[in-house]
Amino acid sequence: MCGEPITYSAGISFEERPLEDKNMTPQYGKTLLTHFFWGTTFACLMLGCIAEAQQLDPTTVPTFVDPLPRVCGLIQTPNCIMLATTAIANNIDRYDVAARQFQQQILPASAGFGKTTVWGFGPNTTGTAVCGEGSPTVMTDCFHSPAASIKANYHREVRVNWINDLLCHTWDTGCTPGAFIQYPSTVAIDTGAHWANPPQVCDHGRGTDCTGRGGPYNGPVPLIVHVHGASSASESDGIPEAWNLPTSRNPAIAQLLTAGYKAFGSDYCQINDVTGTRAANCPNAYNDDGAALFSYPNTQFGSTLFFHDHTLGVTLQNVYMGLVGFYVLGGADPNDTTHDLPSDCGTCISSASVTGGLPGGDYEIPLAIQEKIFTTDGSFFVLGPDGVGNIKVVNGKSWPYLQVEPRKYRFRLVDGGASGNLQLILSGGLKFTQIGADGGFLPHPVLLNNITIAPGERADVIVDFSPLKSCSGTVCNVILTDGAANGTARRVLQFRVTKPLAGLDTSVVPPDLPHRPDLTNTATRTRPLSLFESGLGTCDTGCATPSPHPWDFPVTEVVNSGDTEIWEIYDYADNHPIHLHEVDFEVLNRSKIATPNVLIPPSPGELGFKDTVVAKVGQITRIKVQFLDSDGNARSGLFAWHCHVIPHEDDEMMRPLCVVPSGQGTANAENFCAP
Ligand SMILES: [Cu+2]
Repeated sequence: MCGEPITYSAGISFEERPLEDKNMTPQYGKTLLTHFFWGTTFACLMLGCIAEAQQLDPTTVPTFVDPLPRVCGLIQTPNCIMLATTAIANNIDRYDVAARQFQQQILPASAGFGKTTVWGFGPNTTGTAVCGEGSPTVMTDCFHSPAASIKANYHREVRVNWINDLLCHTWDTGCTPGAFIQYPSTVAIDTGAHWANPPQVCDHGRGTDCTGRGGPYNGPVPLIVHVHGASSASESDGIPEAWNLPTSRNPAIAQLLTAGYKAFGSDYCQINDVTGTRAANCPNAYNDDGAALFSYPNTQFGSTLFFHDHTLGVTLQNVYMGLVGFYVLGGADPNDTTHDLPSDCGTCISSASVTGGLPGGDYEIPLAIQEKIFTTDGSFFVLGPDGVGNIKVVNGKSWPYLQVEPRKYRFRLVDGGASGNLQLILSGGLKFTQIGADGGFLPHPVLLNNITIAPGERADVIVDFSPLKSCSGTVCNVILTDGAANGTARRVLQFRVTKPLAGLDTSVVPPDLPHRPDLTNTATRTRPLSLFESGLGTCDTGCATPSPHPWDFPVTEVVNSGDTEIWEIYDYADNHPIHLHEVDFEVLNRSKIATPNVLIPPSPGELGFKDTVVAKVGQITRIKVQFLDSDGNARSGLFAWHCHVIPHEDDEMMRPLCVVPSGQGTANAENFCAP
């Protein structure tokens, strides 16, 4: 009963979960899962939250009144935000990126809405100026959710010191300087789940990264940043148990450590800044500074990557609060046509612009599309376990608009949502020309009426607004709609083709695009795997007897680096976007489980390399993966593969992936991939 003392429930145990729930629609868990893996007491708690913090009626929020916040692509212009390096030496671009709490105007101020408290990334300098806000408007050295982009180049190392600075600073209002930031009551975590658990309060024994005993959590926020799509060494991957708290030099944090909290997770690691290689003594390489130094070699094809929190069991809350950002990887230089294509920014002044390249500069626009629910005071509100929202937030603004010229634009689309796919459609008969997916360009552009991407997936598209060059009135307004959403969440973004052409559109979309060559070698192993309502598992006897395994069940996906495998993913319930860390793969085909020899070819957007693939209910999804990056670099160690529906991965729909060096037997994997 809601009137009883608040207790959290861990829900039914993993083994008790049914393999199928006939009530579920194949929609990435868009149906409420409360009956399934959240105890009723917790649901009651959530209802209590609804009573206390009134949900904002989305129909009271006007649409298309604020301009889209512009995050830079490969060429920085005065109109977009890009993170600045803190040092450039030895061909390494160094960044010091802090995660902090700040207030961002997401809902329209003109309609009387206040700012929303968010967590996001920015420079590790004094103050938390918000990008695109202030007078004059701040566009550099600023914080934002999603973050200003990190720009990377092929074969040039990016080194990031990710700092968990979720502390209250002297310049903050609404908190006590020196205190640590806590989860808001409307974005509460489930401490009865298997989670990071800094207080080490486990249902058996003590330790971090264990199943908790439930109850409220008033401690600091654990954070680990994963760059989605990056191929890096294990210690820089951002695996779920590699989190750390804010610096223990903060007295409030130090006090908690004395009381039994742990400052970092079981798999914490980082690199040695001098050698650039794995720090000795991981996980005890933590040095009290609340940070982790990671290295990204960028030995892969140009594409749109993005970074986000990946902390065990609380990723939904951390990402919902805003801990995401763009990482845009280009070629070795502006003229590299092997690993990427040049960008043409038209009349902008940039030495990086190449006439005849893809639309660049102000014509190259990353778009992170998310769904949120707000309270009437403008706070974020996580509804139940699925994280579905009723207001589309694009680049950190609710239902924004973008003024465009009647010419070609490049949009780097990221489904940054918690669950539910996006089925993007343009009004006015405009179409998308998709040129790339997760891991770089497709072999050839494909013309599509709609783009469907699931959480974690990206699509690189060209939209040509030139057919509207003589438009007038509302005809100039092109609406981007999400056909997979319900109600108010269907609207996404409005393009206004109202800007005069600044100059001739000299950008070109070539018919043949540079891309990673197909994997031609024969797979050494075909590995059947199984997916359930909210769990991953293995298959015995060709998946006649699939077994779900929780996150900490001994590693079963042990591969030799350099080996090529075919993974056959048998999906027994619901659709799930499956993401492999560290590697890109090819989507071979799908078939119904009942008719495994009747092959369904990949969709046009799946013809390039991918790092996330939608496994469909009742089907086998086949991917071919070589455990090397596209330059042939082998990296061994512990990684992860998981469903990218965030409530699913938080609920252990995630498994370790252990890559052991070529030639080394796989028998000792558990030790090899131990922290
Ligand atoms: Cu899933």
